[in-house]
Amino acid sequence: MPKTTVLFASNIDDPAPWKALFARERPDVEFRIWPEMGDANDITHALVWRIPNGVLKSLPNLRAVFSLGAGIDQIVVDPDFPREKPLFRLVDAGLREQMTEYALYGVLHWHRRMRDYAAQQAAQQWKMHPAVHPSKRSVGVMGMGVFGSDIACKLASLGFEVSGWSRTPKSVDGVTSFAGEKGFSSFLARSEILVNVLPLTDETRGILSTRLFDQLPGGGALVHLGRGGHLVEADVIAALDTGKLDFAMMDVFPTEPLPAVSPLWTHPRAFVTPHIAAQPVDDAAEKLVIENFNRFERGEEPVGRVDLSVGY
Ligand code: NDP
Ligand code: OXD
Repeated sequence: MPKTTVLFASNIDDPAPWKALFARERPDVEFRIWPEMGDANDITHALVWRIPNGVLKSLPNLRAVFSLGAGIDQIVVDPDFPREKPLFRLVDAGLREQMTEYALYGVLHWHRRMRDYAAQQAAQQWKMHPAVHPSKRSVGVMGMGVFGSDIACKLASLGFEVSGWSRTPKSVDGVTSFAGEKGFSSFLARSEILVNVLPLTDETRGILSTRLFDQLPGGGALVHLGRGGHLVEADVIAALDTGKLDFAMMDVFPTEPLPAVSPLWTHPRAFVTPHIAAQPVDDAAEKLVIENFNRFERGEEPVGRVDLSVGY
């Protein structure tokens, strides 16, 4: 039986803690770091954020792929991704609380007019704006999975009127559920604040477009922390320019880092963050991956198996 060998590949993650994890928990496993792959025949498992197209397909003894992220679009974008191999993603792994913090921060930032008050402070202007009770503020959460359902729940607990949109209907206390293409227009029509936490799939690519912005009540806010590929940058700029959207807080962009020429950097109604809504903290991701790895090796089902037929 050939030795178990893990190939680690990421352009954003430090391999050191992962190497140490395997050395500690699975000293029997060899750990290699892309591009120092050695003999392709040796690789049995891949631990990946992003790897050049075609590499995974070139591994004849590959048994499974583990994503270093909750999303997997950056892996399956490879046209040669070996779709018959099991692919597992991070489920929560310490990211959920951060995603919820980010979404709530964006909602509250706009709801409490903090952008206006910051501008007023800069101008040394003392001026009160009327308050709006959260029950009069409707928030729509696109994507009601691990992150979206937590965001929706917490927003509802603050008294907002919350709706959620997902592929299949959901039952979350205090949250009105809309599902699929059929429920989409009604969901948008009541989303004064729209929070996007969808995965990027063939169905959701480019969803944040003029077609969508036109269906919102108008003059509201977008909080976008899903994936860059959801956003049509020219359309969000047009929506901000025309006041269809009053404010957009965005964490992910079609090109990352956001290019210096992007008008979003300096747009007065845009709030840009560099893909930091959730980042690995402590060793939650490491714990999940090693548990999943061990389960897989024992022939048990790991958590977070991706269903490639729906793309997430
Ligand atoms: P889940 O798979 O748990 O949830 C996905 C949700 O989206 C589900 O509710 C699903 O519906 C819904 N959905 C998928 N496709 C469609 C569709 N075509 N129409 C309507 N609803 C759809 O994912 P997570 O919550 O764990 O993660 C969501 C995304 O967050 C990740 O894929 C990633 O892109 C992003 N992310 C961003 C980070 C950041 O720092 N900005 C960090 C981590 C992740 P259903 O429930 O019916 O299956
Ligand atoms: C993820 C991310 O998918 O950090 O986990 O974006």
